[in-house]
Formats: sequence, structure tokens, C-alpha cells
Amino acid sequence: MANVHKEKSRITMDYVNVSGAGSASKSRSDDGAATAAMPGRKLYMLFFFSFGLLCILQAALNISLRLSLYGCQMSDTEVSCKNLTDNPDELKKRVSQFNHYAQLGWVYLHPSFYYISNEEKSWQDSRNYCQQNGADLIIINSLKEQLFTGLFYKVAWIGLTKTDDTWEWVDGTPLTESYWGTGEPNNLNINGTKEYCVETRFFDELNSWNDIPCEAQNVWICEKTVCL
Ligand SMILES: [Ca+2]
Ligand SMILES: [Ca+2]
Repeated sequence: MANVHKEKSRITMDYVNVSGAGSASKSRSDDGAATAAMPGRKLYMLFFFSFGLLCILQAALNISLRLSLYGCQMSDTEVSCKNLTDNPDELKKRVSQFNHYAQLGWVYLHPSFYYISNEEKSWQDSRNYCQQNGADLIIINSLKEQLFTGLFYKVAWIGLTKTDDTWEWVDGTPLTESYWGTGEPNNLNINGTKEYCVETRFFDELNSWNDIPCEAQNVWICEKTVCL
């Protein structure tokens, strides 16, 4: 009975401590053990609150870093593909485009359709053909795409030219990742013609590119990006 009474008394004092400073002062004088419990509880609460806040900050940091890294690795095409779901009208337009190029028999490798010609033309005439079909000469953005060009087993134009002594893709972006064949680009000057356009000559090798005069006749590869 004595133990029960003592426990009851302690509970009462805890309640009083919460109610006000005056009562707390009273409880300290009555029972030292009870008064020590409150600062401890506050410390625990502070600890758990701080720990929780730290976890949230860590999670936010992880997410922002992941987004930052992912964003760096994404090409403009992939970014536009990512944003596609935010725009229903754009999605409808892309579905229509997808059906169009699929019916034309172009080959699809996400996120683009490709066409390789049977006839041969100069680089510019080849580009004109692609543009007349709503596309352009292929821009090789990745290893996957480079390997893909080799699957046609043809020497073909790609959308890379030299402008002001700088290699540039048909969309105006500078060349960063390249797959030049051994000894290329060598800019051979045959009959005064510079090698300012690029073909995939060594198609059975990863590094297949060769610079060649733009007036040469080649088959060509068109690319049309359609994000779905
Ligand atoms: Ca591409
Ligand atoms: Ca060459």
C-alpha cells in the first residue's frame, strides 16, 4: 500500500509540473526524483526533434543531388521527353507523329525514329531530304545511338559538319562525344576540296567516323525524335 501511495503521489506532481512554474517549484521541494524527469523528457524530445529534422534535411539533400546529377546526364531530348507528360496537347501531337513515322516504316529506337536511304546524295541534299520529311540528319548523342548506326552496314552521312573550323551537329550543338576512326579526322585535301562533312565509314567498328568532302555521294540516316 505504501508503494502504491508513493507512485500516486509522483504522478500528481508530474501533472503539476506541466501546469505552471509555481507548482513546479513546489514539486521540487516535495520530490527531487520527479523534478529531474521533466528536463530529461525535454532533452529526449529535443533530441528526437533534432534527429527528425536532420533526417528530413538529409533526404532533401539526397533528392536534390540525385536530380542535379540526373539533370546533368540528360540530353535536351530526354529533358523534353521528361516534360512531355505535363502537356496533354503535346502528348497528342507526339502520338500523331509516332503513328506517322511508324506508317512510313522508319525504325524506332527510343526516343527517335530513323530512316536510312537506298539512294545516294551529297551531304546537303541528304539533309534536305530529311528536313522535307520533318526530320534532320542523325545526331549521335550516345553510345547506344553510335552502335545503332553500325547495324545498317552502310557508309552513311551523319549530321555533323565543320563550321568555322569547329565540328558542329545540325542542331547547332558542338561536338563533345566523338567516334572518329583511326587517323580521322584527317581533312585530306583532294583536288582542293576540304573534308568538312562526316560519314560512318568503318561501320563494323565502334570508332567509325570519317571526314570527307560534302559533295561525295552517300546514303544517309535521318532522325526524328518522338518522345513517348
Ligand atoms: Ca540522336
Ligand atoms: Ca577523312
